[in-house]
Amino acid sequence: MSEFIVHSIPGSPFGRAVLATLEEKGASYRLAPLAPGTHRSPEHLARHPFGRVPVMEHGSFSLYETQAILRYLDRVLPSPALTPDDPKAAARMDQLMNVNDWYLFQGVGAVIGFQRVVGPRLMGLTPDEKAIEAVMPKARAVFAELALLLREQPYFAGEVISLADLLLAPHIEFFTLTPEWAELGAQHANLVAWHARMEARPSLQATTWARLSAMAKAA
Ligand SMILES: N[C@@H](CCC(=O)N[C@@H](CS)C(=O)NCC(=O)O)C(=O)O
Repeated sequence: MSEFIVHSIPGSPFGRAVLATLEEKGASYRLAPLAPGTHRSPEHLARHPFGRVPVMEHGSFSLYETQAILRYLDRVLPSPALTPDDPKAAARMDQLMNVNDWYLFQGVGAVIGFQRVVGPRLMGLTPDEKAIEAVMPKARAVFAELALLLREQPYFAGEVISLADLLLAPHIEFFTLTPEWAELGAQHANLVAWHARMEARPSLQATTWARLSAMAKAA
């Protein structure tokens, strides 16, 4: 039996962060895919009162909010450690995770990712170019800051991968699927190299949209 159950959908970057973390830990897990349009069903609202994914179950313990889930996994599955021992590096990891949630996803990724990827792929929608244009100044600022914080390090918190990389990589992957990446990525060679390094990891390879869709079909 799987030790961890993750309620999510294949295209969710937050869900992928949880699944990739489980992969990094070599843990046994099961993806419990949400059927389309059931985010606000009574059954799912009982798991997540705000109607979002992911939700993780570990025995009788149920938890939502990706940062909380990632930190929980790092505590109950200590090897390999995904939080640096050094307080400054750990603080940098925490900072980057909040940059992901507050500045990259909200108002930038949620708009560009929806308009360019989720809407067209899943709902047959045409991208709203004005909505995308409106968030580009914020997108440029966020990518510049990410590049600054990454510096020439292999990973965001230093020499070793941390939870920050596993949360950011699925979100940044969405941008690479859009024409905006040509501008947002082109200026930041360190971010492009980091993204390639992350996507090559077995944990990210095991949790691509296509792999998770196949997993969801088999569930
Ligand atoms: N703060 C939440 C955000 C989760 C989130 O926004 N998930 C998206 C999918 S990537 C979602 O469920 N969206 C459904 C909706 O907004 O109705 C977390 O960290 O888990």
